[in-house]
Amino acid sequence: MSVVGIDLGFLNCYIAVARSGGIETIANEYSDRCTPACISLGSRTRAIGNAAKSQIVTNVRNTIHGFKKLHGRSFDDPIVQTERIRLPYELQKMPNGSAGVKVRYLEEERPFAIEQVTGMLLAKLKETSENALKKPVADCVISIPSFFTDAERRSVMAAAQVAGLNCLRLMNETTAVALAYGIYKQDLPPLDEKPRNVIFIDMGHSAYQVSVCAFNKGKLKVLATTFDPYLGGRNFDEVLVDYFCEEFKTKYKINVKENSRALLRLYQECEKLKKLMSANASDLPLNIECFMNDLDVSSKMNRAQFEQLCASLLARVEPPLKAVMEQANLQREDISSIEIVGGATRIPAVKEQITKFFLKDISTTLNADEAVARGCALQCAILSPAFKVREFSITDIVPYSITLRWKTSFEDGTGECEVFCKNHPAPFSKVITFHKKEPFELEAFYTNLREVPYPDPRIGNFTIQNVFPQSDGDSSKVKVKVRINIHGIFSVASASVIEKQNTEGDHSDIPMETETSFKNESKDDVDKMQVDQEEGGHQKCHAEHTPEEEIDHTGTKTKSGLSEKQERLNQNIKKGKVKSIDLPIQSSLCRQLGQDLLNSYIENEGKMIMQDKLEKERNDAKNAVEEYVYDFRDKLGTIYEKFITQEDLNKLSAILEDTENWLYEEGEDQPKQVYMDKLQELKKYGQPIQVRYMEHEERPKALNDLGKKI
Ligand code: ATP
Ligand code: K
Ligand code: MG
Repeated sequence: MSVVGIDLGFLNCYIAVARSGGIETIANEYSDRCTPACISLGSRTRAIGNAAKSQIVTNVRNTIHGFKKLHGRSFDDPIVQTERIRLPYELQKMPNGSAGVKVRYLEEERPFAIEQVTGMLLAKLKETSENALKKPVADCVISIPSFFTDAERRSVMAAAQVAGLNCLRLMNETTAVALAYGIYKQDLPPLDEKPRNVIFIDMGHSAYQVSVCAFNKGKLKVLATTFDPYLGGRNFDEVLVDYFCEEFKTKYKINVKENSRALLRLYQECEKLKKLMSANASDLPLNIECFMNDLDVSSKMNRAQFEQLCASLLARVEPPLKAVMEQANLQREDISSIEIVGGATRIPAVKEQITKFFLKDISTTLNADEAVARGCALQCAILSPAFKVREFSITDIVPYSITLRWKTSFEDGTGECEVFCKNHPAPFSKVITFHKKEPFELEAFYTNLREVPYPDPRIGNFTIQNVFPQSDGDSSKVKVKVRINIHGIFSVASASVIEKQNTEGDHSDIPMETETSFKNESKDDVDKMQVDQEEGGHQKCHAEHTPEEEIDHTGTKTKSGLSEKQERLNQNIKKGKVKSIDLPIQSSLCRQLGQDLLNSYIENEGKMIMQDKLEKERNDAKNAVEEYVYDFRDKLGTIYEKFITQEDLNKLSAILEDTENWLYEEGEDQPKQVYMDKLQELKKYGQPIQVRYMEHEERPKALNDLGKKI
């Protein structure tokens, strides 16, 4: 079993793995610990990561980057349309309405779904970890922003499947950081003492996330999380780009925004300049040669100027900080430490905003680039039975409140119930009781769409099937279990009906304990809710804070692990007085990728990997011919000279020259076998000379050895 954590960044990806020595961030084939989230499609092959990044400016329209925000969204989504304006490659509406990309690959216009794009990137990261661990990798934990909605989360899960990864948990980025912070801390307060509250702040390239966590020995609990999903390093780059575009308009009479290549170069230079300004407050130059229309451009900027230009961005640092404190109901003095990660927190003015708010120095003890990946790897190690780590329990939270809605048996009547409030602990399950005579549908949606950075409140529809009245005509008691799973994804997980058994007219014997008849097999906490059918057709539901629930929470269990009442009910079930029957649920999730499509993406990724592999082998075969030509020619002029006649030398030199010319012309683009045959042919000439040379070299040595023996 592999233990791998992946920070799937908007710009930069990191991989951490567990090895015998502990958790380690690993480097890719370029000895780089950071793999750019970038894919370049070519006429024969794909480049992913570092090799793709170097093609952003040369293969403008077929190099995909900046796609993290396209997950789980339809093409018409306003966010997608806003991103689209910034992207130098084309987006396309996929047949199912979702956002995809359109690029040229293998000499053809090809659409790729976002799950395929991220799938390619993840497959590359998988390969990198396989090279480091020297064994196949499947199990992993992948990071996602805490503000991702269900549709976005499901889309990333699908991408992991495309890459052949088995994602054990989608982990919120700031929670991963919190785990990386907490697990090694030896001095956390004991369980019965006041927890240590720590703020975690991550500002990456595309987003800004804040969370506050409570730590006790062996335990972390996220109390609240806030975010600005549209504030990150790229916004600061954009400010610089806009500034220089304006300046160059008057200074050089050029419109940079009309030239995508020039614009991309300007972005790259502005990012560099931004980073330099973090370390240096004085005037810094910006010089780009042959920028546009053969013009060299130059300008300068200093930190004070930059901060002035970014004033409106900097003003957005505080609100999520304020909100997180309010939501967790904490005061500044309750906070022990403020930990920051993510590249954009290196901007001095961003740090100042944070310090100014907390009136406290911020701590930069965590590795700002690698903490997310390390946290994910730690979580993977905890989940993996093959790896021993110290026990550490993680309670995350629900980012947006979720409501269920259903039709009542009365005309046009609907019932509604908020099943998870914002900042509710997760993973978590709740059991809701309905009184129904027929199958019914539950519609799940985000309660307050204004809180959610997503245009559609719907999560999905769930039909509870096979519901019938009881034999005496009464409504059946239907227990529905809703849950937020380990990935932070909502579902109606299961449903069951409690059927009264006809035991000699002894109906009154149906015990009240049926309420607890729901068997809780999951390790999640379980809450119980009751949906009552009121007179007049209104239905409402409320959480039932029964003693059983408290028992579940404190974990006071009987020997069998069930609460006493549950046990008594199970006894009744065994005695045949009541019977619990599982009901099938038909789920229809919004923006869910169909299994057929997913399978075709998986198959296609396999084909592309094969194509890349074949292309690499073909290239290697070609390079082998070229190398042999150069090597042979070199040896002919030096060490082989004595072992060949002048006539043969001339003949061979001509052959080598012909081959070299062939490689540049007809032989430029041939199948692998042609190169292999060519190499064999050359070796036919080369080998006899090689043998003569080796024999000559070995002879004195052999004689020498013989001499020693005598
Ligand atoms: P996201 O978290 O939004 O998915 P990411 O994880 O890919 O994005 P990071 O790698 O955390 O992002 O940060 C990248 C950003 O940090 C870029 O905008 C980069 O320019 C910026 N950055 C990195 N170093 C510095 C620095 N020294 N000064 C200012 N900005 C920096
Ligand atoms: K990152
Ligand atoms: Mg990040």
